[in-house]
Amino acid sequence: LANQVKTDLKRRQISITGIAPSETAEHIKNSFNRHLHYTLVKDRNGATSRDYYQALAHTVKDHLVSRWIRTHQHYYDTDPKRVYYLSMEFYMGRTLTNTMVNLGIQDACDDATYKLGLDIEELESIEEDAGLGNGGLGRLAACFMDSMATLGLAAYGYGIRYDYGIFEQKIEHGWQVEKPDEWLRYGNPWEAARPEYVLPVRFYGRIEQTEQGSKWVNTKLVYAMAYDTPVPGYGNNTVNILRLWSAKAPNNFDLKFFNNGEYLQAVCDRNLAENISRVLYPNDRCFEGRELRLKQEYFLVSASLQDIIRRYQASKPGDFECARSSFACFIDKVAIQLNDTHPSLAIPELMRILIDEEGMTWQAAWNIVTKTCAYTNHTVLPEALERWPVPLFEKLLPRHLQIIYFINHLFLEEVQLHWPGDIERLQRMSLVEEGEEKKINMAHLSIVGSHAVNGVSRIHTEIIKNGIFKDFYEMYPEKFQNKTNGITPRRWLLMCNPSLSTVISEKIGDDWITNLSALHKLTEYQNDENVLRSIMDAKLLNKSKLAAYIKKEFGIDVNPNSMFDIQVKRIHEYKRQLMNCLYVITLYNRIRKGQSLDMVPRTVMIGGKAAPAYHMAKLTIKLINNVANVCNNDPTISEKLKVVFLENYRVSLAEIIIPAADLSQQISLAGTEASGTGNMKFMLNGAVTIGTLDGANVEMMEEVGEENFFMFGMTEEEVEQLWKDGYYPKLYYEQNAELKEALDQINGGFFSPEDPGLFRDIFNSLVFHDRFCVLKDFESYVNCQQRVNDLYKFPEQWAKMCLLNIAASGKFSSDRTISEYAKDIWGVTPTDVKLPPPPSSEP
Ligand code: IMP
Ligand code: B1N
Repeated sequence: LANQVKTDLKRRQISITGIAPSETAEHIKNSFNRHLHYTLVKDRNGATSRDYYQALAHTVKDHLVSRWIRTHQHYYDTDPKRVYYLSMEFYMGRTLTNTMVNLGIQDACDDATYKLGLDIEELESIEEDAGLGNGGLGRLAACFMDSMATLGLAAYGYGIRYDYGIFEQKIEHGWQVEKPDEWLRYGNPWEAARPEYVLPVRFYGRIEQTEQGSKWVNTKLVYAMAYDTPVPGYGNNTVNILRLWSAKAPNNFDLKFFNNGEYLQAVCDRNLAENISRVLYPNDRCFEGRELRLKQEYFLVSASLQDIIRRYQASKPGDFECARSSFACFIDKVAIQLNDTHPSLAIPELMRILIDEEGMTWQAAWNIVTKTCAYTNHTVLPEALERWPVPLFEKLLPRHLQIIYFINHLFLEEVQLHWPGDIERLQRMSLVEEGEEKKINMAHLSIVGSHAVNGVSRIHTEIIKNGIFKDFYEMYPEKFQNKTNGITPRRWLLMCNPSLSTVISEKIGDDWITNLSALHKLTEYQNDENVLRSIMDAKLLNKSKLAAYIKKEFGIDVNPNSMFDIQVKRIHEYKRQLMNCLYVITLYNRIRKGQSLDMVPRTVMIGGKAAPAYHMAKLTIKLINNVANVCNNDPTISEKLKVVFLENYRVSLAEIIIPAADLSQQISLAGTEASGTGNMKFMLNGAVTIGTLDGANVEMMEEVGEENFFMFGMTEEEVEQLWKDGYYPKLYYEQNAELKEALDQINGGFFSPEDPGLFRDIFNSLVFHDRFCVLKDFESYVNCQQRVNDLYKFPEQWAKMCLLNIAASGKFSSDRTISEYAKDIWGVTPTDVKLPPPPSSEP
């Protein structure tokens, strides 16, 4: 006891009182110098720009720390319901600028770096993107993290800390070449490793039936080590956590070296276990049934659930001691959101823990699981749906397969009660698909195991209810909800577009930053010439910056006064980059023939990554580059039409491109894009949209009015009817002379004289199959583009349309989306109450 008192007394010397950094430029400058010296071990003679970036990053990170610890102390004190967002992807991008903006220390940092003779924008551009995502789904998770912190929710993101994020795209001779993304090469100043914090994850093995129930034995062990990244809310002193797991081999990973002296081999084999978190699967919207991917999914779920349960039971941060021993209030304290089916093993895993480890009955466990879990669907494309082969499942996760079989058994009994004798329905709804090889349908598992299922835009939710999940909707209508996606206005306007933000705040104040519908007030200025001019001046400035980037990176001159016509997103047939390309070729042909007298100069920019094994997408990139070469190198053309492929599209490049757009292309076939979020970013930054009635475009047009939206193409119903009646793309090819000419040029080697057959697959795919109805919608698209052209000739009218688009974009804040999840799914309440600031930053 005496010893205990002694240590307690000594520990009181460990105190953080008064060490929180002050937020003046002077202190930031000092802190910068201290980090350069002590953290980076450099002086100004040896320091590189990267060292300066690192010193600034560490300085800014220090400002997060007190808020971070205090936020979590606050959560332990108040014990609110926690929200867990489980996702295989978090596409966070850069952190430095966002942190300064959300903490409100941007001006002080600007000032400090200026005094140090450094260019802060240059330092900011040194940061590597955290590219732990493919596209929309991963970026949505990142926007949600920002909104959850800003709304003061006790929310945690759980994901995987991939050593390699989405590949770096290089264009070589017009082709995409993938390079590994070594984002951790220079260290990551934003994360805190928790090496003391490792959790066991088991694989393989077999099941033993014992008196006490099923036992999963003879398993292979891997450890999950936590890395925490702080996520600051905007101006509310809340700092939530994104916890990413990294795989660590256990020390006894392979015991055989004790037997035959293969020590070196055993150490080398540790890589096999650690490969689990090596690399992000780069297939967007395409399911590939690889064992390593299934391991990744279970790795995420197993580690996260252990951590969630530990935190539920604990009373202090990081505590392993059990303060709550019953699961009676689990459903009141925990909400788990599954970002698509990728983490859906959470359902059988939580069942397994509650039954096999906590000794609960099936019924009690099922009640907890279904009330805790909720599932978001992000796509209806059949090739993206996860259906895991049973043999693989049985080998890797035998106990989970048993549990899924039993869930299915009880579920099908229930279906039979509803619809006695409807055998076909049973087959359609089963979690286990029969066939040559049995498969587990993870979407069905997710619906059955969740209390809420949501789509990500109104039209998408309707398609889910009346299309792919109709049977389930008929059985559980109360589970189905819509949650239209959103984006964070902090990153996607305040941070990436300071010139426009300033114009807006000067007119309507800065309430819009956390209450985006306040943008409505801009409509008052729709006829105010000065305001319209300021908005267009901001646009021109952003266009000049993008033009400078294009000149520097690709050596292409583009005219900032031309219309910036932009399509940036993953390259995929359903997104119809080929339709855009066919229109470019049509314009080219018109100019050549002198039929373009009324055409305003355009710069068409297309960017995006293709999945490395997606032949048609890669060929599309090559075609765009070849068309660009033909146009840009012909001076009679390039005055009016420039074509640029924007290499290596990613979050940080989006932040430069989107503020510079005049025209945003959102041209997917109706019924295929679940929501889209890029569409919203362009609208918020004052671009006008040419788009189909697909995904969130429908709601964007509803908000801004038909007259301010360039809509074209078939509706979802018309697409369905077309397929019913029979669709013959060749007819459209034959009937439309401009379309035929463009397709014949592609097929005949006009754009690939060195290899005339190069693009044959594109021609054949469009003319003989055309799964996404490019040829059918082409004429409507061309006519709509003509209307765009005609409006661009009238700058005041164009500017007014831009303003009205900005003013109508308030609905698409992820704050609105998250507030809806909070209320309708999670049972928690957003708050605008600020936590107290750390002591030393008080005046
Ligand atoms: P948890 O809820 O028990 O995981 O703790 C909340 C968060 O506070 C953790 O995710 C950690 O990032 C952070 N945390 C826990 N213990 C400490 C600590 O000792 N110092 C700083 N942060 C901590
Ligand atoms: O999720 C976004 C939506 O805005 C997009 O419309 C939607 O296409 C996108 C498997 C996916 N759906 N499915 C994926 C990603 C990776 C993967 O391995 C599927 N991404 C989406 C946000 O709701």
